[in-house]
Amino acid sequence: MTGEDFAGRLEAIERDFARALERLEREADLEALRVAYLGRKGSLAQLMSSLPELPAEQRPAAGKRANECKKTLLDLLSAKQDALQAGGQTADRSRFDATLPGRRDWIGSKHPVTLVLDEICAAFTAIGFDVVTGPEIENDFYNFEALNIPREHPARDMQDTLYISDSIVLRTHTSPLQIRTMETSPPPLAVIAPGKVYRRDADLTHTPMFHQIEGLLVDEEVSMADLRGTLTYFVRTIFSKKTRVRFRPSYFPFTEPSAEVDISCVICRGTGFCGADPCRVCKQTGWVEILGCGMVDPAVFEKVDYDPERWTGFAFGLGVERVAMLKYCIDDLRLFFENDVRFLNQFQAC
Ligand code: 2NL
Repeated sequence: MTGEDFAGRLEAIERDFARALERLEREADLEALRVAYLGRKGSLAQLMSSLPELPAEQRPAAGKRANECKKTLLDLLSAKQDALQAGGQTADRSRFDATLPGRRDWIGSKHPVTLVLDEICAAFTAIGFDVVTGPEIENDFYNFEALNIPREHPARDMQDTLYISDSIVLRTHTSPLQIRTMETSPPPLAVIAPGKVYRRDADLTHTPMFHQIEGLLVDEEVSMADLRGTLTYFVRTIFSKKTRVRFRPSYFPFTEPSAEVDISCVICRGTGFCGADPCRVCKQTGWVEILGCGMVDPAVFEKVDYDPERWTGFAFGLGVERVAMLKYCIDDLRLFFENDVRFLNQFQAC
């Protein structure tokens, strides 16, 4: 082999390498090409191993030319690598699929108790009631005394009430809010008092904290018929328009007369049966209890300096968890307090 042959083969290597590089599309294939041409057993190394066959005087120039060739290949290789990397980004962008749905942010949802609470408040504000709120820690006067619950009344029992001190309690109902309202506002008035209440109670159907809504309307010549009309409107707004209402006589220290209100069972529509099965919610009676109510006892008006000869009123109270259970067919009270998002997310307001 002459120096000329050697130079010709170097040129051929350069040409072939350049062509192969031109066809190459993926950065991952660069290494195989480098090994084939520049590796220890690659085309260039093989040609170099024939250097000793050249006439001695031609070897230095041939060696120099071979090194130039190696540099040319390396330069071409890195230029291609840069091009592929730059091009790769454009390629990725071209693969961007504008038809894919976007990723939604995870949005929280209102607790079913809050949903029902808001809905009940809305039903009453729509007919002129104002919403009042206030402290969860109350004194004896607002929680008991003003509500005609005397010192020896069983409702004051340590078994029912959470005491902070002798005369300070966690409110056992939201009635203190209505007492506070009557103290500061002259009649006539109509208020709704929602909030957390506390009882010393914990079993399958009772929790130490639950939510209550109480309503109070005071005016001249308020009658039981007004109470019945208001509550019928309320249950038909929250449940279905066809819901029936019945009053049963009852007793509360702060109302006289008092009643408990049942509605036709929202599950079996008052039939007592779900298909052929006896209804579990109303235990086949066709009715479920929903709230307690009555005409405000004159003794309560006296406590807030309202003239009981002139002013009359009705009041009612209901448990929000109970309404939410009936409305959403939830059969286990504990679900409201576990705060499992899989449960809570089912009540997304649409
Ligand atoms: C029930 C029964 C009731 C009231 C609450 C009330 C408030 C004042 C005066 C008179 Cl300031 N009454 N509230 C009246 C009757 C029943 O609640 O079963 N609640 C869960």
